[in-house]
Amino acid sequence: MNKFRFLTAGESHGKCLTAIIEGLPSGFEINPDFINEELKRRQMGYGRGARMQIECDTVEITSGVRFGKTLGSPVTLVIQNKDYENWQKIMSIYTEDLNSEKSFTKCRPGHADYAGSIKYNFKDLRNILERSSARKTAIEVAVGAVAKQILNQFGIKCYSEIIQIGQGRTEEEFHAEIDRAKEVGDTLGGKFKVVYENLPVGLGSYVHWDRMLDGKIAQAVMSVPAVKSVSIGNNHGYKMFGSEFHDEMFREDGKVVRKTNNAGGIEGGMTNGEPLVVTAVMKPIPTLRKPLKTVDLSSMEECEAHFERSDTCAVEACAVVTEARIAYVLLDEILMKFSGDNSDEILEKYRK
Ligand code: EPS
Repeated sequence: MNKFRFLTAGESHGKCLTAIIEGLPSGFEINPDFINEELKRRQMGYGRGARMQIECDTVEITSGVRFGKTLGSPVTLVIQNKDYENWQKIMSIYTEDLNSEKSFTKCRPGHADYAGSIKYNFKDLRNILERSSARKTAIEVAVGAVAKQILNQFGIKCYSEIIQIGQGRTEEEFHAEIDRAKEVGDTLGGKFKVVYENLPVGLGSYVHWDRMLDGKIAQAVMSVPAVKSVSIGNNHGYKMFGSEFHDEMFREDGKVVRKTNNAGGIEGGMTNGEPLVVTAVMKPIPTLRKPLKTVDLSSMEECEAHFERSDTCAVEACAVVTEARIAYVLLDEILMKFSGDNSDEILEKYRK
């Protein structure tokens, strides 16, 4: 049984971000141009900060692909951090380079700084910021782009849409909200949806809690940095009668069809053949130019939080990261259901 697995490594201002993907069968087409387009999408969006002007994220595939196709061996992806040039001494691995140039002790409320410093016993919160930063989502999107390309070979496609940013509900209003936040040194979150289409019926299962696809998707999306809620389908069901909410079934050309999709493509923890619709909410980014009140963990005095260059709003990027997270879950399910060692045998099972 195949299992799509990967690990990522890398600090925000370290040399590079790396991922090793394991469990990919041989023969699937992988084009680095597609990965780079996805990386570009993650870097864009209204409200992104100065770091995105420094980076031009591009992937290097250093193993597992030959002549455009997977070999069945681990696939390694690398993205260089261009900004590392300016951080070499600060991020040095050698004791003799120890310096406090970018150290800080004034925790940012809403970030990993406080709990991270206690958990890992660090005085310098830089040690927490570096890995807790959303920078690591660049390599996650690269892994997602590998998964998406394979899903495409099964005819599965995805898109995402921003629903709300702050109080704004249209693109014009999104921009106005972001401008307003930027002007006063504040940040904004928002709400977005991700849709996957053309999924086969029966991915996931109802037989155990940890095989339910909605549960797996919720875990994958809830752990996207700053995401605070995830829902599948119409999340206003609590206000509706069952007769209004559930998607009735009809027969058309000998097939079962639906006229609504309040279930968002999942019933009983399994895909039901309708589009998978996932909605998520991102909280505002916790690094603010207008600092929040906090405590300096070295003096234990009240103070203003540390500020470092940040985005005003990264909801568009967050949607791209969420697309990637869902791609991992779906590809893993596909590879379990239509298991095989090479693309031909897997696609043949799939088409049957
Ligand atoms: C990010 C890179 C980071 C931040 C941002 C997201 O780079 P830097 O810290 O050098 O500006 O811009 O991350 C956060 C603000 C955060 O709180 O995690 C990226 O590549 O997306």
